[in-house]
Amino acid sequence: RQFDAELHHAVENEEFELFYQPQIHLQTGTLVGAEALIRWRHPQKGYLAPAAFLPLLEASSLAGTVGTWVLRRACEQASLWRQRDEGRFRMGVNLFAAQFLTGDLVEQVQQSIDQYHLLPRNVELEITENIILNQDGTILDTLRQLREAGVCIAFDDFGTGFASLSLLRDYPVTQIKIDRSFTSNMCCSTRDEATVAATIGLARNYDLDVIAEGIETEEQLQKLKRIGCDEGQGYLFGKPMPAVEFEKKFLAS
Ligand code: G
Ligand code: G
Ligand code: MN
Ligand code: NA
Repeated sequence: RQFDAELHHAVENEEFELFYQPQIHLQTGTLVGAEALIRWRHPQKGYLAPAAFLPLLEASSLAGTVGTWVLRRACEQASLWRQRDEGRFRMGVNLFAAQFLTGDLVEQVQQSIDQYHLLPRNVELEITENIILNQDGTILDTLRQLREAGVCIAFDDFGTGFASLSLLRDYPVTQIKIDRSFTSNMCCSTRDEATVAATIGLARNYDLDVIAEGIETEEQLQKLKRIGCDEGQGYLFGKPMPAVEFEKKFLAS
């Protein structure tokens, strides 16, 4: 309850902030976009990472409110950054399960796109297997509407759950995000390397883009390029960082 009060306070005082992690086209080394990642600038405890508060936030009544704020803030930022790369910039936004329950997610996304003069493809909504499996049937309908509107949909943490393959067949995703547990083990496990290669093959079959998360070393990068991975994200290119820093490092003109 104490924490719930703190969360309410945080929403009212605008203590949340978005950090941005670059996403890179591996063959050319150019920036394709960013993933927006929430941070809580706690008045006493300093910057809190999602692990410290997301589980409680998701269990509270505030997840919808915060999710809406994340969506709008990320779109606002995308509208500035797309002007610097000929309109291609793609902003990844993680969704909470609660955002599928309010019934107006499609309208919210559409509104943000309109208000910030984005193209639908400038926005990529990230969903996890957990979100899909913990919902009723309406989530498929919602995702289809979002896809019809032209928004990109990424399957986050791909390969970590049990249902990845059947979900891939049935859900209208545009990109697979290979979980960093596979990327980080590629150096030392031929099985994990084979899993990554197979996932890329799978993505090709379904006509999907594929991004590897958690790239930390040059060796991982070279392997991923060799086996045909489209895009990458990870500390090798940049950690999640404040907007000002992101701009200096990746969008200086
Ligand atoms: O930034 P960090 O790597 O600590 O994020 C950990 C996890 O927290 C991410 O993988 C993501 O699933 C989740 N997360 C981060 N930011 C957001 C957000 O804005 N909304 C939602 N729904 N999840 C987020
Ligand atoms: O949505 P998702 O859970 O995939 O969010 C990505 C998370 O992974 C963020 O919390 C981010 O801080 C973390 N992350 C991103 N790149 C790397 C990396 O190269 N190494 C490690 N260990 N973590 C990373
Ligand atoms: Mn994500
Ligand atoms: Na992930």
